[in-house]
Amino acid sequence: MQKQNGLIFAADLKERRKTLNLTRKISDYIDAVKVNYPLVLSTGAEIISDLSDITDVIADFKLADVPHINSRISKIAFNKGASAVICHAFTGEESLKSCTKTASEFDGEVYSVVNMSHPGSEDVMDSSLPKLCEISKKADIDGVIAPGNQPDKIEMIKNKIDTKILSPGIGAQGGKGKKAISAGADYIIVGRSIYDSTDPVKSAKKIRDNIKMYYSNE
Ligand code: O7M
Repeated sequence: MQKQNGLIFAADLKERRKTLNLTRKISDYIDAVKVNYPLVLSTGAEIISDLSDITDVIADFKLADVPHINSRISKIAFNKGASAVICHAFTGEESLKSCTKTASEFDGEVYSVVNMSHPGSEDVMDSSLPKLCEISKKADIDGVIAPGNQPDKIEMIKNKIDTKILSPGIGAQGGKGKKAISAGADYIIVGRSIYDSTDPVKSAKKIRDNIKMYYSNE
């Protein structure tokens, strides 16, 4: 993923045509589109190939399985045209390594989830944060997912692991793009604040301009 805008579109829609049209219209303002279960289960895995003709696709299946299954799912996603997959770190080093090994066969990337943006992250993930970063480091991942609505956590994660940070939780979940970037995020992930807005193209541009302006003021 080439960084030009710092914005990743979370396409959590259910309609194929709407998703493709919208992604095409905002493609100048984003660096990648992230696909998750709502879209892929509604439209089929071919949506990955269709979107990959427009921009880089990050397959967010939050893989959390035994190594050979993580590897098989990653392989399918890369074969369909994904340029990255997202895996949970809590399943351990071998499960994560199965993804990085598969990704290396496709020149793809792997991002691991070390913390989450919803309050439930406190139940288990917060106390395991150092370990999840350590596991991610050992598996040689390309970057991590860190909550954009909690800049203090982004800073904490940045201090533990020197890698790219992708941060969701912006807009609808209360996070501010500028704050996440200033805390150390490299990219923000935004869904509803774009696709639920009355003017999604204008919103995507505004969100991108907001963080771009910030970069240039740094
Ligand atoms: O901007 P939203 O709130 O509409 O969408 C947020 C997207 O980010 C959605 O696709 C979630 O699956 C994802 N996400 C979180 O909201 N919180 C997390 O902690 C992690 C993710 C994520 O992308 O994980 C890979």
